Amino acid sequence: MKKTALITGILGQDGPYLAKLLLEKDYKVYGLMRRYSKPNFEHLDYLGITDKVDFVEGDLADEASLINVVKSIRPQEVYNLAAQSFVGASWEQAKITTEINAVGVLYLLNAIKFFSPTAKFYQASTSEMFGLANDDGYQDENTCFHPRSPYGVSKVYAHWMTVNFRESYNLFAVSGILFNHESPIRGIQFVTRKITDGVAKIKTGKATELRLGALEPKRDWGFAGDYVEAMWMMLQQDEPDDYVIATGQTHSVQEFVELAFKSAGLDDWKKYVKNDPRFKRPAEVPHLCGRADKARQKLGWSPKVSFEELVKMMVEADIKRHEMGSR
Ligand code: NAP
Ligand code: F7E
Repeated sequence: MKKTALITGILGQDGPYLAKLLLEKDYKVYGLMRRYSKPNFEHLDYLGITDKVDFVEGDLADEASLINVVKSIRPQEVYNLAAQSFVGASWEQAKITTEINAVGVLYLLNAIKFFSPTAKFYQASTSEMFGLANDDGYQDENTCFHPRSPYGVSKVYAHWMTVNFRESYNLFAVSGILFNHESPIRGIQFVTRKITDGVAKIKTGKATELRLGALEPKRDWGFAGDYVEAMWMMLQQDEPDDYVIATGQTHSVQEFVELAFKSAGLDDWKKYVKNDPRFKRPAEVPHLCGRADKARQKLGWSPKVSFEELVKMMVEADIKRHEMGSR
């Protein structure tokens, strides 16, 4: 019998990579998506798996829709990847960010508790929960949280609710605290993809400049394809637990910019990059660097794609897309 998994956030970045991994492992994969007049399957198409996923409609902000989905599928594994995941928008849209990222997780956990209590549950937690914590060293499972945005705050709620359902109702519920991870299908607003898309537009003559906010913040950037493996590994353990997933290396936004321009054969990045205060945040997370020793030891997980390979992969994919006529 095939194992059955439900992935929320199937149309985002991680959803397609995880779906591909589970399909390769012969799972039946259900993907939850919102009600759209015209859904966008671009990311699933990029990985060539759109017609292999079974789509179900539901919304994290609508409890009854989640109950219906969980009740009808009764999945063995649930990966909750759906979120309003853009930190920058979370100040202007704090309420909906909270409803989806925090209260939505409570709805989903309740649906599982009542209608599929043996299901294993994965919550997409984030290094944004650390925020300002230990901002010159590394962060791991023992680091206290100090979120800096409504997004980070919403994810702290969801993290603790996941832990609480595990401790209160004995659910197999785990929280994966993942540091930034990127890919050629990263959302275009996030800084890495904005940079590689911008570089590709400049390279192909479609733009003359790239407008960015703060260049100093440091992030621990890995490849999404490596990180979804860790999600799956967490649900294959005998006991539920929480894990930090990171590369252990940190780079500034400026370092990403420099390498991206270099990868495209463009010499002087300073000629093209303009500072734009619109992209600065009310409160910044200055330094993230994860220590994933627990995942390494207990899951046997380690990242495969280096920072340099990741930047090159993203720049090449965006140049190819623009050369083929993309806007
Ligand atoms: P993403 O590309 O923004 O995808 C999130 C998906 O969630 C989107 O497809 C979105 O649907 C869906 N969604 C949003 N609101 C929803 C709702 N109310 N009901 C149902 N679906 C909804 O994010 P990602 O990069 O793949 O990240 C996956 C998860 O990991 C997120 O929870 C994120 O917060 C978390 N995370 C990400 C990173 C990272 O570096 N990528 C690191 C740590 C944690 P639409 O297509 O309709 O917008
Ligand atoms: O910003 C700076 C910005 O939006 C990274 C999400 O997946 O990872 C992501 O959150 C840094 C910040 O990602 C621009 O101020 C400068 O310091 O790519 P980002 P994020 O905020 O780190 C975590 C782990 C998540 O969980 C989130 O869901 O880059 N920055 N100039 C800029 N950022 C953007 N977006 N645009 C700029 O023009």
